[in-house]
Amino acid sequence: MFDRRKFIKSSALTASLLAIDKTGIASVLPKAPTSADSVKPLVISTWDFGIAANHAAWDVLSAGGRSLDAVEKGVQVPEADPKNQSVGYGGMPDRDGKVTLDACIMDEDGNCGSVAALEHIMHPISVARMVMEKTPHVMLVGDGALQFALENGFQKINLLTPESEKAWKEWLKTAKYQPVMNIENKLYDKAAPTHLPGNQYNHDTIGMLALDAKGNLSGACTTSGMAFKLHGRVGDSPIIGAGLYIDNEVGGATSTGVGEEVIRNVGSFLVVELMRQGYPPEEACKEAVMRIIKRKPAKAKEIQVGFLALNKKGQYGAYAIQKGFSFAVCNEENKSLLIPAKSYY
Ligand code: SD4
Repeated sequence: MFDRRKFIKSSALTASLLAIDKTGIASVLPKAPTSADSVKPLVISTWDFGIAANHAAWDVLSAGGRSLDAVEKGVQVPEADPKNQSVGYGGMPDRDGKVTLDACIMDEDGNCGSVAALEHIMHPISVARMVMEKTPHVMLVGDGALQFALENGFQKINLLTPESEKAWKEWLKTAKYQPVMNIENKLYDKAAPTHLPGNQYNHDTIGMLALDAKGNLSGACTTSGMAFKLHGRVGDSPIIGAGLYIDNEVGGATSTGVGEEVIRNVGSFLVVELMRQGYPPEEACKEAVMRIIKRKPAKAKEIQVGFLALNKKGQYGAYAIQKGFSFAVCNEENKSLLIPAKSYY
């Protein structure tokens, strides 16, 4: 039953937290601190390959650089690494043997750029940035994205390495397609899926979030997507609000795992909006994970989704459906921290 006393009490509390801006829209978030002096640069990213990526981003941040430059430089590391078979060059192909890449980037002013199903380009993140900076658009896909990249000086290369081609040919023998869980191999070896030749293939997207010395946030997300996907399939990673979202007043979030579930729940935007309501990063990630589980409780056991979030104060957290998700943290005190995320199961 409606309790008037309680309502008045909670309304009074809410009123004390609410601020009405000039548009008349109420916001529960106190304005983030603006003192540049108090901000300590920080970069976080998904999975253990995030450690090396963070180092490249840290080179930019520690020199007083912009978070946008840091995240671009950072995620270029796994993009160029042929041993990383879930991002960029050497990524696993789709079921037709084509490596198609998805990436997006977002800056402190809400500018964003994205490419999806892009072939033949080593650094889709840099093409995404160019879409953001040189065009009036947010997203380019497929042949159009490739044409744009080539016209802007990107080199055309073969992204399919012999190792990934071999894995694809092996897969073709059964051609069984089902989204697989993404498990951190070092932390969770036993859970490796059996249809892939080694659980190193079962890594995932890199999502990176950075806070620079000016207190500005940016993020980047890049992947070759789900191994052996249908040609033309696009996941959450290049979709602003799903695979990545930044609001410089609040924080940023990124995701990894089965992209379809993240898209259905507009995951990263949800995490940022929850932080706007006052949720700490880990709690916001957890709530977004719970939203996915509540919608599909029967399916939840079979899928992995992990969210990673960073708020304006430099607090961070993550949460996943399954065990095994980890994230890397790099700041002044510790350059190579790898933290296992809490999970529902
Ligand atoms: C995607 N989240 O494309 C990305 C990466 C992936 O299994 O494929 N994960 O959905």
